[in-house]
Amino acid sequence: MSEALTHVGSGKVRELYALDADRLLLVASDRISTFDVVLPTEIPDKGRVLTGLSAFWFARTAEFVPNHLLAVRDDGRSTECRRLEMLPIECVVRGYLSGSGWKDYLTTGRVCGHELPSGLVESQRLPEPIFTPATKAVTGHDENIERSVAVELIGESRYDEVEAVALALYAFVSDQAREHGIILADTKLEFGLDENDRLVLGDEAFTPDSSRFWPADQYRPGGAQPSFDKQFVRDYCEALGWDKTPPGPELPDDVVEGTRARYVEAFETITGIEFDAYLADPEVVLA
Ligand code: Q0Z
Repeated sequence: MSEALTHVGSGKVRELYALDADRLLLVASDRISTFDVVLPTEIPDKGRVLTGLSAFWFARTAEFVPNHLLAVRDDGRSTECRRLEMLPIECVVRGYLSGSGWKDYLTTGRVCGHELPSGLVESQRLPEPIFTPATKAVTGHDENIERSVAVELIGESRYDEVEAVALALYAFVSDQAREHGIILADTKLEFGLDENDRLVLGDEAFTPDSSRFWPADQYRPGGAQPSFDKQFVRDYCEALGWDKTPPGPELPDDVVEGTRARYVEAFETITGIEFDAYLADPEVVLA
């Protein structure tokens, strides 16, 4: 049977629909982006891997903070969620110096107002994880902001709460990932408020699209690290000499298959659950 749902939002690789006044349906497609461009070729099951990982972590972190997850559908790529009033900041935690954190450090010696030791190299582990909020850009890139700017947006007590919760979540998940040979370099979390103004974790959490996962056995500080999931795609695009403006190139079968295998490997390594078991019954990640 088909149900006509109201489409309420599009991300680069996900879609959001209204189920009713209180519930949303979040659908993860198999689309992949690299260098900020969505490619014309899909990676089969990528959306299921991300949905399964996110649900796995929602189930295991509910003791730290409630989350929006209500149900994972049988298709493995759609989740029913509580509709929240989302906070207008991205909540990023960084345990390692990479991406925009590394860029800001090179320019200023600081990241979001956190004064860091001098002489750090790219991808180096930080003395301790830092909370580095960013604005939500509608188009273009999120912009890192200092505490004072984020406090103007959400208030001081809410800021202190999301910072503490985000750091606790990062500590819990990064410890577990490290035990499975994966470094969680950084992660982006999105929080909202429920009808009682209580803080709730929303969106996706601890997926390769919202986090940097690095294979620990290949970790070499002093430069950019290979990505657990997208490295074949990046290497292929670099070798082509594509100028990284749309449209992106189509991917050959071996790059698609290698990348799918990396996503499935990430799922199985992190969760300890066989991906086939997830396909047979997506609720296995909630146990
Ligand atoms: C998430 C996004 C996507 C486009 C809004 N539980 C929630 N309550 C209210 N709003 C959201 C959520 Cl998750 C919400 N986004 C991000 C996701 C497509 C935009 F799949 N926007």
